Amino acid sequence: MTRPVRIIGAPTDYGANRRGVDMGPSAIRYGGLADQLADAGVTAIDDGDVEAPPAEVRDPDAEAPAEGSAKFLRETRDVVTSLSDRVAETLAAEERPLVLGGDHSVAIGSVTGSARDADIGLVWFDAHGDFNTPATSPSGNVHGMPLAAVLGVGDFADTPWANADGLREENVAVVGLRDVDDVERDAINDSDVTAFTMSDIDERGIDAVVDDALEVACAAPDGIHVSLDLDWLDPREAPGVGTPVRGGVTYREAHFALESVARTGELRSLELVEVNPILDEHNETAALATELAASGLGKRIL
Ligand code: B3U
Ligand code: MN
Ligand code: MN
Repeated sequence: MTRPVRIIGAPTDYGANRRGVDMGPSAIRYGGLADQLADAGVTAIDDGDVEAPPAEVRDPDAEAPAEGSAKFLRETRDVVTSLSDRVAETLAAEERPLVLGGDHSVAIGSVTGSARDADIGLVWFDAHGDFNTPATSPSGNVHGMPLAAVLGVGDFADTPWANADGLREENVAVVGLRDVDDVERDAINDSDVTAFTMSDIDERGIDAVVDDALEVACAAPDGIHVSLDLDWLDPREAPGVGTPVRGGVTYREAHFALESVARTGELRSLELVEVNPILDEHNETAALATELAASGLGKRIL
């Protein structure tokens, strides 16, 4: 029997440089999430949102580490800590978390929660490496840092709340890179994370690359977390994101990748992040996110 899915919204924009991504959970629900999941034959329970006070009432520099910049790090910590608990409780109840962002910093909560008392793999679909640290980030935006955070890279060794216990670099695959900062590139290359660029997809095809990524992640014994940043897709398919980058995967490639995830039978938790309805066209990016979730959760055509 497939596990019921528990939907958990994390309406943050602390980690992003563009306002509006905090409305992502509403847009994704409005974009037809319940219907898509029903179509996929999934029983879904909507748990509402974790509390995330609006950025306007917060001080962006509060508790930023002295050696670098990470805007809203304290606020991010508060939100991801409660999200992490909700994700862990959901798994303990034999349900499957579906987290709706919010900017990609929410992944710190999803991944730490999913990797609590479990050794998991991670597939990160993204145009960006998200491997910066407060010391290396060109922007200070935490949404460019969550993968480094959960792996305890650099300064993040000193923020245990952001580190995922049961996650090893050997079980992490990043897919779709096309916008990586120089220092970030070195950090990825120095790590044991497996990274695939868009050129790898051009050269080898989406099926070979996704197969390899899933093999890396599924080598972990307790299932995989899939973190889907909607800017992984080409902006023609997914215009409603804060940091669009030309040259992303197509609609069909994205569905194929998520269908491949479903076929492994190893999906433990899933998240959809960076949908920004203010920048979207007729909520199409949010609707696309719901479709991709359905594919990842096993929707079948025949
Ligand atoms: N690498 C840049 C840009 C970026 C990362 N993630 C997103 N944008 N969405 C940074 O700010 O760290
Ligand atoms: Mn990202
Ligand atoms: Mn991205």
